[in-house]
Amino acid sequence: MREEESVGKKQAFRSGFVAIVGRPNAGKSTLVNRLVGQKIAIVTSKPQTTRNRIQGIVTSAEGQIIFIDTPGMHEANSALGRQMMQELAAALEGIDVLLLMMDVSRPELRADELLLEKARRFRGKTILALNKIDRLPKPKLLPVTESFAKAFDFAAIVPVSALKGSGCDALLKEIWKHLPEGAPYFPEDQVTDQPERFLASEIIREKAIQVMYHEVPYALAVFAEKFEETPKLLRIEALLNVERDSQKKILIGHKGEMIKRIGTEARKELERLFGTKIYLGLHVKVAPDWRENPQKVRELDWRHQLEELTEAAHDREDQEDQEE
Ligand SMILES: Nc1nc2c(ncn2[C@@H]2O[C@H](COP(=O)(O)OP(=O)(O)OP(=O)(O)O)[C@@H](O)[C@H]2O)c(=O)[nH]1
Ligand SMILES: [Mg+2]
Repeated sequence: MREEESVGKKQAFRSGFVAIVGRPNAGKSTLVNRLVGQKIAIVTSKPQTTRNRIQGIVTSAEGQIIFIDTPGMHEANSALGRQMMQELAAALEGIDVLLLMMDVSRPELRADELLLEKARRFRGKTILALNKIDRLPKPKLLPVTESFAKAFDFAAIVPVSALKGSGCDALLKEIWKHLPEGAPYFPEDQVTDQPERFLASEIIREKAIQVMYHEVPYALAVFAEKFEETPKLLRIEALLNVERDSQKKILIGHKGEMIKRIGTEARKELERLFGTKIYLGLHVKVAPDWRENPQKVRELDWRHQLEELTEAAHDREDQEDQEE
């Protein structure tokens, strides 16, 4: 007897796309990392950390879920903010399930009209994840859940703690219910669509945001200009852009202490993540008001950078062909 027959009818494989949408700092990236079981998106205590949409892929016996982490929804008042909101809009295209996320530890939590609007416009099922329940006394959870149930006809409302992991299995269970049958989109060992080169620049940005204050985290952009694997180590050279000289001074710190600390912390985490020895070089430059410059902002998008890198590689190949 075949194994499938012994356990009765085998469940069909399901696959689909789920966008996670919420206010900045709700815990979207924390949830994606938790569900994927690996760090693919950076997390900080400061709002507006995520700038581009990133896919986090979960594959199990039941099927494959492609989560799309998105920038936190906010009123954009710069070219960067507008691009972040475009990334959010792009993430919603072609998804199977919309996953709204609210932070229950926020005082005066109530149904967020802008978020509900996204749910109303979406034709498929919307699930609400109430995050950070580890910070809420239990008796307070029921009234919160009831008020959200009144505000919109969610397919499910699931209390979770993305940080501690509670409720995450229940959340997955609800998502599976609404995914169509279908083949996997990605190989089962792939966890993200974001190449390592860009994850590296994000990890550097995360370490910098964690130690920076005031405007500096928001004015920072990181580009991995070199990403070369040699037999002995991985060589990464990254450019850190800030908007002003004063920010550059803060980022470098007294006698270079700050940038050194960022470099050490980033290198340690990257070595753990990539499982290889790493040389990490960091260079700080001022790009005045880059957040207001649509061209500069576009360069931040790793998909755009990838296109440019591919084009440059093709040009090099063409040139080599001609020289032969
Ligand atoms: N106590 C608690 N903190 C959490 C939980 N989930 C996330 N956090 C914290 O909330 C902060 C923001 O988390 P992120 O995952 O970066 O939030 P985000 O929604 O991706 O934020 P943006 O990228 O800015 O939109 C971090 O300090 C997390 O550690 C949770 O379940 N409980
Ligand atoms: Mg995020």
